[in-house]
Amino acid sequence: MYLSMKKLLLFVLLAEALAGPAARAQEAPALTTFQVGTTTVTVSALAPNLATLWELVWGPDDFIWATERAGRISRVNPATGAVVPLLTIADVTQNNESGLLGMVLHPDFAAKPYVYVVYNYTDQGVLKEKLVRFTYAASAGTLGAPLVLLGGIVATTNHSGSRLLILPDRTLLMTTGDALQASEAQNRASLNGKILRLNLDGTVPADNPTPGSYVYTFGHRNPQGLVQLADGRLYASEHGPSNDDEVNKIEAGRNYGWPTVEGLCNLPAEATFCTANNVREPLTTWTPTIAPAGLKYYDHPAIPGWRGSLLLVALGGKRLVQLPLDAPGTAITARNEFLLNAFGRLRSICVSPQGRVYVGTSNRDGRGAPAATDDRILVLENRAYMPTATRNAAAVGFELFPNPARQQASLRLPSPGAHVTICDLLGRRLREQAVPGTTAVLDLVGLPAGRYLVAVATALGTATRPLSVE
Ligand SMILES: [Ca+2]
Ligand SMILES: [Ca+2]
Repeated sequence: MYLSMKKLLLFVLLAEALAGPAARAQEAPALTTFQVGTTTVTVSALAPNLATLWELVWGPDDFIWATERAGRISRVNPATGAVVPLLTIADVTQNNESGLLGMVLHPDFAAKPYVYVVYNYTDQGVLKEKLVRFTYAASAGTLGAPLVLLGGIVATTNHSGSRLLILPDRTLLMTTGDALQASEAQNRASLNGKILRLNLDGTVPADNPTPGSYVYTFGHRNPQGLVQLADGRLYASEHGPSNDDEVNKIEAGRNYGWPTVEGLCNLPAEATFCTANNVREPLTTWTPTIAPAGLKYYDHPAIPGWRGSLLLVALGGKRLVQLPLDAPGTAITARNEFLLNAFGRLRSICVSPQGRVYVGTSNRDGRGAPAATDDRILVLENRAYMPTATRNAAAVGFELFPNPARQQASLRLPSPGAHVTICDLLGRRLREQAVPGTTAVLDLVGLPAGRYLVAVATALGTATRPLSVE
């Protein structure tokens, strides 16, 4: 097909504008770059002047939901960095490692706008820990109606665990630390040193490993990273003592060894205990320790060299570690380190549907040397990534109708899950929305009549389609 020069130029401009840096005049300045294979990853700062970020969650509203340890929960606009505070929890006790910690959002958030958090509080002078559900009111921009799902958990100022994860069966996993009482990790009647599994109303799931018990796995010291892959495999990171930090593959009912076993079952006494108790050895260990925290899985084409890997951030070790998994997920095949000593202590991590990685610093937690703008959310992205790349467009066929459209248009996808962007002909991103299912309605109200581009990004690639608005 013959394209006139003018049309060809317009096409190139549109492709660049949709994809790229040139169109995003507001893009934050690069703080540094690093290579992942042939990919250049650019690091910028999104939201400065926060304090001890503990959790980052990519929300269904395409905002980053964040906890700060002193008790504040906020939504952060990933385009502007604007921090929208939702709630500062009044009864949080922040002391040493304790405070407001992990958070997770209900997977069916539109129908069930629940936000689950773990925090330390003081009960009659004694520090405890609890899991609390809040309800989000989008119109008011508030979180309220706290409901304690599990309270009175033994705590000290250290080793509070607290990473949360909701599984596809709508049960919740919660890591707990040993609260400096190491032997409790092997006491299956105690909630400490465990990964717990609860129903979302706080009751014990009928199919937990031990009937009537929240305990899903035991023998943990202080696990503070937890992730599940799409195929169901679970992994956790865990702080060791002065040796043997761990990444573990989590299997229901298993004993992870602490405090009798540190890291691998490599000492004679450990080997005896491991055989007798069917201890699950870690996939990898660190001595000296790096203080591993947030753990996510990366499988996006934006940074090809990270696909199929766990990404782990470390506090004392001040780095991000890529842990490629073998095909069955039973072995870590390498440990590739990034950002070493570049931004201080790194505690939390999330990945956007566009393949950007967001990392929360923790330099104001009492153990760091904060920079002037700490704490902050770092953005790690491949700015050369062309989401409009045609190579996979055929895999992302979608229907858009009517076209031309007024007020709204309907979108139909071949498979669930996409991120949809409407751009004008200058490449300005006017509307963005996540599409969890296979259909969506695009709101066109307020868009002047004219030509636009609709870009649909999925794990397979991105396709674009012109849209006329009348
Ligand atoms: Ca262990
Ligand atoms: Ca050992």
